[in-house]
Amino acid sequence: MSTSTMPEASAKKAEKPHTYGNYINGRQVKAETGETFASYNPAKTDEVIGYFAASTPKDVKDAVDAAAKAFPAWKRTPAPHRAEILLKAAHLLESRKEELAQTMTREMGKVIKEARGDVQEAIDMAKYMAGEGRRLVGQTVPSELPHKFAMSVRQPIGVVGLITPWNFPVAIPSWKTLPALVAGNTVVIKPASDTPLCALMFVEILNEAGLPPGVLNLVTGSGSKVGNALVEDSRVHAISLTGSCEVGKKVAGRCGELMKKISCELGGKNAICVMEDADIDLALEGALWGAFGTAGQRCTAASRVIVHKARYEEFCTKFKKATEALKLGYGLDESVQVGPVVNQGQLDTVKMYVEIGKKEGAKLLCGGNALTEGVFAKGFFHEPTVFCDVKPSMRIAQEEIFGPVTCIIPVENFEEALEVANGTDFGLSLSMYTKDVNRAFMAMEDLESGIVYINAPTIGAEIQLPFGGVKQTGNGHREAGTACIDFFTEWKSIYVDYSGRLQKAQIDTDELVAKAE
Ligand code: UN1
Repeated sequence: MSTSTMPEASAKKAEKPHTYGNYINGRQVKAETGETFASYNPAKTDEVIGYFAASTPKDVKDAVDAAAKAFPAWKRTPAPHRAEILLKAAHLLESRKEELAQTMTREMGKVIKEARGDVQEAIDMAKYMAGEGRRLVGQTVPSELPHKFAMSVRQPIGVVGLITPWNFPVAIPSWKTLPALVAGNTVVIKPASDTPLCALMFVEILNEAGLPPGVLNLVTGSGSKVGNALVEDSRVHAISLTGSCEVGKKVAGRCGELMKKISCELGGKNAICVMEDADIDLALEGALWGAFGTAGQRCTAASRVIVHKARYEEFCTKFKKATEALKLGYGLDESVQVGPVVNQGQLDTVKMYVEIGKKEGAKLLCGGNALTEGVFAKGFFHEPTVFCDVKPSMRIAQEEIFGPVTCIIPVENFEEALEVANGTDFGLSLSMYTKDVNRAFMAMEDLESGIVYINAPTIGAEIQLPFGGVKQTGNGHREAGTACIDFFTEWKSIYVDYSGRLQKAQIDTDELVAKAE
């Protein structure tokens, strides 16, 4: 393992882009091969953010070695002490919030206000998980036998592997890393190759807060080399992944064969329902934010808007006007509302779905083009795009696009709205705009998704509630909330018999009952 004099990960724009390493055992190290890859600014592709380690399975092995070595002492460190480090990290994240946010805008394009929100979500998570260090609750329950004590405690799993996406490049690593750490696990992160600098800064901040070397490590590089090596290493006992359905299913399948715990957070095809009694202007504002926030690159993005026929024309007219008024551009400009998409591949996907929508016979209400002129020439910009008269079965209404495209679907009534909202393979976030309290509660009961909003858009989850979805969105686990601890711990049930004699459960209890009678 070659150590180096690599610079601390920093947002300060260098004359010449820096070269950064993996983060293993408390310091940056080069990849075994010395090879690197570049991270670019998606708004200005001639700006290189930095060069990062193009790692191999050997680098992953080194990181897992460090994490496995650090595990016994970290497990023995009392949870309230582990939590103190998280609280310190929360304060460091606060003091470096602006620097992290600016790095994020430069590295993946989201507008600066949203980038600040992304970092804030990690700060919130750090404070929340610091509190968890003094809970990590188990249960004590009565035993069926006298002089016998029964309890369950949570134990760490060991080394865990975290595979994180580019769309929330600080928040999502925090959702996974912080509960893993407070519960006593050691960690290896493989971040998305579009946002390695954000991930490295996050990891360095946690280490600066006082994590012992080896407790939190990071290896950058491709999914095929780094991600796979992490999944295959028998010392990695759990994998938590946020990404595409395609990758998620492959990784989950392999983890199944290896009897490894796996948490998947995958796609969404979220919908906002707007009923005839809704506050239309409120719904419109919500739909605009839900559809085009983060340029539609959220798992929670409102890529469908289901509108009651009585308000359909009005909604479409107003939505077109509001969409066309959105300001596109470089996210560091405070007045810009929609930034670029993350890379050429994502832009191609968006363009492909716009063509699919047209061919399927949906009506293009506005947008529909990639922007290639003037200030947009060097970035991956696409106009916010709205299709109307969309049929629920069309591909643009069924498949996740992950870009600034939404579909307006007319419906006859409330029941049809629920049916259409539920009529996809996904189930992450669904929303209902209505003033009718009965319908609001019906929606809460019958919408098939892990997250439901009433009179609010599909985006904007807070970290103190579970985050995750049903159907093809995930495999039953939840991030954030107290539920996130479940994935990162194993239950141990403990019985203490202090009767001094052999007591047989399920058998001696008959005698006890007879005696009592
Ligand atoms: C994601 O898109 O993967 O609820 C995460 C929200 C954010 C998190 C989104 N707090 O939109």
